[in-house]
Amino acid sequence: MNLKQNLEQKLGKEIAHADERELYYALLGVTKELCAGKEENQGAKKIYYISAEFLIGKLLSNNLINLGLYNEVNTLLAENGKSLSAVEEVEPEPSLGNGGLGRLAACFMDSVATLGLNGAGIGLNYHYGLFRQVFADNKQKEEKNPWIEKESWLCNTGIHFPVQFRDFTLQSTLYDIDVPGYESGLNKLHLFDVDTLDENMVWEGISFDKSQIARNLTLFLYPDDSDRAGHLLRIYQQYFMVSNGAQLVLKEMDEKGYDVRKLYEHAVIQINDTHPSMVIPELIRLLGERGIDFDEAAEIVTKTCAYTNHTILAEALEKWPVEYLEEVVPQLIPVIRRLDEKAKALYPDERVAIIDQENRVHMAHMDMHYGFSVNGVAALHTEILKNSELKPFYDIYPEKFNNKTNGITFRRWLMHCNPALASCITELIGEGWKRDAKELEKLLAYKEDPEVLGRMAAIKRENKQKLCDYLKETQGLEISADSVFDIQVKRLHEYKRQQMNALYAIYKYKEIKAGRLPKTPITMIFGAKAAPAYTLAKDIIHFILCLQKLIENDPQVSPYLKVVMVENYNVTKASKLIPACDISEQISLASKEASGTGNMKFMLNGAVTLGTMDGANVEIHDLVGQDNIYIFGKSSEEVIKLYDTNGYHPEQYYDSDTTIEELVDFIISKELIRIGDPENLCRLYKELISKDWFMTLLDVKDYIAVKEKMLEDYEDRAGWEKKMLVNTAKAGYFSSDRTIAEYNRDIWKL
Ligand code: 26V
Repeated sequence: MNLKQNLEQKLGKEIAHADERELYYALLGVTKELCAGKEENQGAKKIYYISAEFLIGKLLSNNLINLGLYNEVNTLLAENGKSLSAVEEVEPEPSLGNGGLGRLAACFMDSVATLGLNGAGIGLNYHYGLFRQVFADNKQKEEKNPWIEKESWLCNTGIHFPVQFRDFTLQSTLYDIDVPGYESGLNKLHLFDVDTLDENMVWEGISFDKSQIARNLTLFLYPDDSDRAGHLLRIYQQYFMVSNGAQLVLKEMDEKGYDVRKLYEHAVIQINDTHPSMVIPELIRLLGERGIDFDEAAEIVTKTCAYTNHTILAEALEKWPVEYLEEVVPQLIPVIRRLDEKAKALYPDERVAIIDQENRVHMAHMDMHYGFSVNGVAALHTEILKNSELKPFYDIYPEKFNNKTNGITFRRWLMHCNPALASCITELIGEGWKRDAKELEKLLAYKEDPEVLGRMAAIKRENKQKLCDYLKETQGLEISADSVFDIQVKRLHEYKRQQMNALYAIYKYKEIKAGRLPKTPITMIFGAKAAPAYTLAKDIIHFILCLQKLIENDPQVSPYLKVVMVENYNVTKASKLIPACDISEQISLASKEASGTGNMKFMLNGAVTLGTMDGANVEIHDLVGQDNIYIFGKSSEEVIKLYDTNGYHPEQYYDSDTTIEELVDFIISKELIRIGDPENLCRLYKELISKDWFMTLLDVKDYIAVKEKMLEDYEDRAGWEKKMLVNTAKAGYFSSDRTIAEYNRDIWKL
């Protein structure tokens, strides 16, 4: 095919005369046609990855990379006075995920296709997805986030399934998005939707009538569940997803002529956290309709399903009241009751019951009894599951437990987001790392090479400048590429401790006020969305935005310190922030962050981690060695013990340490109250001194001390550049190609 001819035919004009919008739609068309012509990955067994979220990000450039066309398109556009990155700006970002869990699913789709594995993703086609965040009056406001246009990556397959609820049946429509592997075959992401959806039912912000299921089902990801109607809607969404998924799996078995009694020989269903757990009783129910008796159906399904746990936070482990399930999907109740009875007959221990004494269904418990594999997402996380959180299950089923440390796709998180570093690496060590990420270790040969270190530092400097330009253009923010870029981007949650980082900003502010100036100015960058009903998370955003204002308006401080919060943090913004980072903030309360994957992306792009011994930080530490990472804070054992013994009392830290007292008091200082809302700031202040459930004050002093040491070390440029190189060189382990190869070797066995 001649790319230029094809493009110009679609455009109806010469490339040079087309605008970015026209070029985007023409390239979308060309890319979709190329995907359509590609061979789908085949095999006698197939992996179905079922997930409420697929945070896929913009697709044009990544698809071009994977199809091997990126350079050709880039050059062709450049020859005609156009730029591919300007075209990228036109593409809307699909809003199908929230955070790490959804982005992991997207990286996994890329790796499954790249490794040539027969696989598919199954999820929902949310029209407004996760809300779009805007800042007004220093607060987060939520807006709908439309991303589906007339021309898009979605292809209507014409496939429909009936999904029965208590009082009505909804007909689904299946939309597919092609997932081309890197220089490999193609897989599909299957997204189910309802034709009856009514986008106009959303009134202001993200409010809508939660009871009109046929009209609202696929409007939003994680609709507000602070009331009963919200809970029911989540169950409607989950059942719609899994019933469609189960029907699709069985349809494909039938088409291939496989015996569904041998389902597990041809299909494996990976359950991504508990949102899709109802696939277990639904499949059993469907097998029952085909005449298979209950016990056999339960056994078939147990051999087919595998569960991944992504959190130990109690509030995120779903437990649905039987009464709610009864109202939405009464047909599952007898199945779940029988599964519960069977489990109780074998294991009477209340702690492993599916239905508890309060008549709630523990979705994770169902997964562990009726799945053949349970995995955590980082070594430490899996150990915590085995030894404390899920210990009663580990005692029963030790053989089911395994670890799969998360990974990221280097196609998006290096080749696409940091092309300059990617080509520098290729020049130094050849192309091999693109297929075998461990080859990045060859970079270690250049650890002492000033020329190479200088090149990498220059690339970092350019990426920082690009980020400055972008933030200036999009948010009117003025920051300097000559400052240290200290970045914390992730969902807003107390356990991730953005509030601790903000206390550091106060510390530095006071230092500067007292005349103790940093050698190099510091830019502290935050990006985070708070769940709309999570009051304290929103208070923390308000606190950070107030600090941003305070410092911006203080000519004594702002030349040395900036705090900026990026609006509507998403995949697109992540790919601009990560390559520009010097200090990667991974400061969760030890034991609480299951893995983290942002930590891996930053490391790969030559940022140095400042973190606790939590999640995959532990593995990063072990890989780079202690000279190339900055660790602080109490260990996970100490933290778990504090919870077990009720041994943490923030007031003790506040009362006995004047530094801590001064930092916390500043939250309600006249300077901040003048800018912000006393209600929000006072609530946060009180929370920190009286409850502080995620133990900010426990680690804040150590955090400040280690961050100060880190900033001092940053001044030794040659020393720092060496740390950057070691981080990139050691990141190969975190390729999602490695993770997926392990899933396949230990769980899927395709
Ligand atoms: C979060 C939310 C927030 C919005 C309301 C509904 C809801 C439901 C569940 C959750 C937590 C889901 C679990 C999760 O996202 N875990 C993350 O998974 C990543 C991939 O394994 C991992 O890197 C992160 O450490 C972990 O927090």
